[in-house]
Amino acid sequence: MFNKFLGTNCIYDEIKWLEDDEEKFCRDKNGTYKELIYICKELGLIDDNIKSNDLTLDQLREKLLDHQAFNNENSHLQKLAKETRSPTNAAFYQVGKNEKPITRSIVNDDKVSWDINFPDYKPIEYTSPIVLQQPEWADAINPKPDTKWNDLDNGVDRRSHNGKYKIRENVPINPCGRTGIIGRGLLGKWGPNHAADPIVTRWKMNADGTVSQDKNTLKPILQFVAIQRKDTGEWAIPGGMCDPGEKVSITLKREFMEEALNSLSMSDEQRKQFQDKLSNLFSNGLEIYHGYVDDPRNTDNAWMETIAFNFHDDSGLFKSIELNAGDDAGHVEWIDISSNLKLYASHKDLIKKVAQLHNAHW
Ligand code: RP5
Repeated sequence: MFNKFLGTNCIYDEIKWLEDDEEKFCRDKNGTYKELIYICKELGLIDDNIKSNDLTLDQLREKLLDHQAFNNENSHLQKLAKETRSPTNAAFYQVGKNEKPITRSIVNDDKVSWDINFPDYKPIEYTSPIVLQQPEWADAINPKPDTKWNDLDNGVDRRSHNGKYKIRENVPINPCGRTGIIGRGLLGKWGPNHAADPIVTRWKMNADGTVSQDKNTLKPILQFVAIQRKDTGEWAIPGGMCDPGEKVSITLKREFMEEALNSLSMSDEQRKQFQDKLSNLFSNGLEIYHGYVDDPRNTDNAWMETIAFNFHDDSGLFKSIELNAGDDAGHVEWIDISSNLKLYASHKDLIKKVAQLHNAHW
């Protein structure tokens, strides 16, 4: 199946689409992608003279996602991309330098769905020692029998953005399918673990004060505030977990301030000053996405969900605010947005949505 997400443990060995109500597909059994190149030419996505070694698979994927079918929620391609969404993007489980590498049992894409019979499925069980020590952000080792699944549970939001999830033997089941691991891995909560992702953007400016344009697409270049995660070393949106009972609007601003402005090392007075400076920007955000995210920590029983908001600065606010990495962030920078970005988890998909929203270069 064609997989919409980067780095998943399957490759693009089949694409299906509808043409005049007839289902067509191409298969690429040999691991080459000549057939994919052929299909992309048929769909008018690449020039006729392009050969398979001119493009990487990831570049091809980008081309396919540019097809108009992906902009139509009801199209067959869109449906396929949703159906084949991988519940995790990591073959190995090693989030954080202190975690030992754990190999997930292999789940090919056609076996991800719980609806598919997979008698040989033998997921390994793994819950990090950090989680087993039961820090305040983690649930009990075994879920309490009176846990209010799919509901607000004493301040902990156990509802999923993706609808009601199933409970089997008193343990929640990942709504997107098998991941090759049971237990919670590094995640604190059984079931959904809620996060919020603040995507702070501005236009890239030339020295003469005009907006910088990409030479090829001639579109204006957007920049976003990115942090480099201390755990995986990957660049990411400065998002973070929602505290129990915390409003998403508060989490978005708090996480941005902690990771991109190092607010944890500020005095109360300084923090208040920054909060005031950012208040206008953060009260005019636009929701980009809410739902399940393809995070390397996901397991069959615990998974990440997020709400992502875009906060676009057109006022030059950041001329007087210097970025300063803090908390889980090793570095922070304004990064140019383009399809060449390599980011943590599903963050590239979120950033692409923001680029489209602003009709910016991608
Ligand atoms: C991702 O994990 C979310 O998109 C969010 O950015 C992040 C939250 O986890 P931590 O950064 O707190 O580890 O799936």
